[in-house]
Amino acid sequence: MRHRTQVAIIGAGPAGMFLAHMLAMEGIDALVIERRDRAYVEERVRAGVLEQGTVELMRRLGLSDRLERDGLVHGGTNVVLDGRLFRIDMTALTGGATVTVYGQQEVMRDLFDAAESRGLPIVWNASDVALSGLDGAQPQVAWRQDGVEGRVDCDFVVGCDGYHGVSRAAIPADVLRTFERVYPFGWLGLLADVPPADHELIYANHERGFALASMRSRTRSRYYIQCALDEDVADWSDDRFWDELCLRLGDETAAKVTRGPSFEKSVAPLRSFVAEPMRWGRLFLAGDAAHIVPPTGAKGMNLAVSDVTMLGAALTEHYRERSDAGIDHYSARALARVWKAERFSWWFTSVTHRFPTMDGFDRRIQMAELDYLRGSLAAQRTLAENYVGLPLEAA
Ligand code: RFL
Ligand code: PHB
Repeated sequence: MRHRTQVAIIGAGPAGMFLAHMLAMEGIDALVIERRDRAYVEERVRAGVLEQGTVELMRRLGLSDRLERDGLVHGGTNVVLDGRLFRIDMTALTGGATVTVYGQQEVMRDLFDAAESRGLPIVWNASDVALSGLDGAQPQVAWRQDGVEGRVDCDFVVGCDGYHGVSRAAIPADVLRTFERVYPFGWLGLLADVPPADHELIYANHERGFALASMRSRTRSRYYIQCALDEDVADWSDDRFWDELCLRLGDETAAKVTRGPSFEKSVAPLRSFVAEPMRWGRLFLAGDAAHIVPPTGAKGMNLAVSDVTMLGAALTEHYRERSDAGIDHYSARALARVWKAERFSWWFTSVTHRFPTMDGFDRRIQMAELDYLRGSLAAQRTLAENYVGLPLEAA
């Protein structure tokens, strides 16, 4: 095992792997250290919608062959309020922007295949990962793999190890500040090999709760319904799921839903979370290690990508131009964008879900908000510019 690298990356999720490819392209030496194996990381069913910036990064890194072929480009999205559907023309409202439906599983496959052919080093099945020396000049990362100890000295450590990782905990408690909202519901998701109800996504607010019609391809549908946090998947037969979904989507959309046997069903909790700062000494945090959004705005993976886009540029500046301006500003720059995505995801969740504490006033405010969205191009434009992804820097 190698004993020295320039950048040690903890975690081989989207944040870690995009960063590894960016650094490799700049000739910066990096080692990725991952707790699980490739199949585990690649098979997790998660994100489905890529912002334009994420698509552009995949192109820049030479990872977009399958994306160009199989990705579904969407110029609009749809909202249903108590059965009535309206469309938001995102492309028209943003001067040409789109999003692309291409599953996180496909993104990971592209990242791992290219890592293999480009010879990017990844340590799989690394347990007991421990960071040290982060406030000095020469940090170290240690781990165990198949009972054997590994260790690497490096210039920087990047914590891309997700919400449950070890990196964030390495920041001293008197430095780290965290901000959190836990929502009193979850999403029950289903995958089935049936054609999607529509060629675009449909977000529905129904008095029984939220529902979302999404997809992975022209032949694979991804549907979600809001559920209780302690919902037991075993209580949800496919028939029960389809019935509840169709009820919430309303007659017009339900008529276009093709039912079929599911091959995946799971419950995900919803949370908003931000840790500040995103840098301490020679440790940087990126992606879910630093922040979580509820999935309603499809921002999670895209935020991981915007973090590492900024960090990759900052590390390149450090090695190429011997300037630390980028790494010194990373935390503030990243957090400015993170908080706007937090705001959007929180807002979109708030106006589309049923909250247990809601009274008649809250419900009518929610309906007024979506009715306003239906009737106002200004409101639609606000949604559209957030949905397709804000620029890396505020204008
Ligand atoms: P990840 O993907 O959690 O990867 C972290 C990696 O670190 C490893 N790890 C460790 N490695 C070494 N040592 C340790 N101690 C370690 N601890 C953990 C883990 O094994 C893992 O491989 O974080 P990253 O890279 O920051 O990426 C974040 C995204 O995966 C996440 O934000 C998205 O999946 C969120 N998300 C969505 N994002 C979107 O942009 N668009 C969407 O449409 C979207 N839909 C979703 C979502 C997430 C969902 N769930 C299940 C949470 C829909 C759902 C239902
Ligand atoms: C998905 O397809 O998994 C998906 C799409 C849009 C969201 C969240 C999840 O807002």
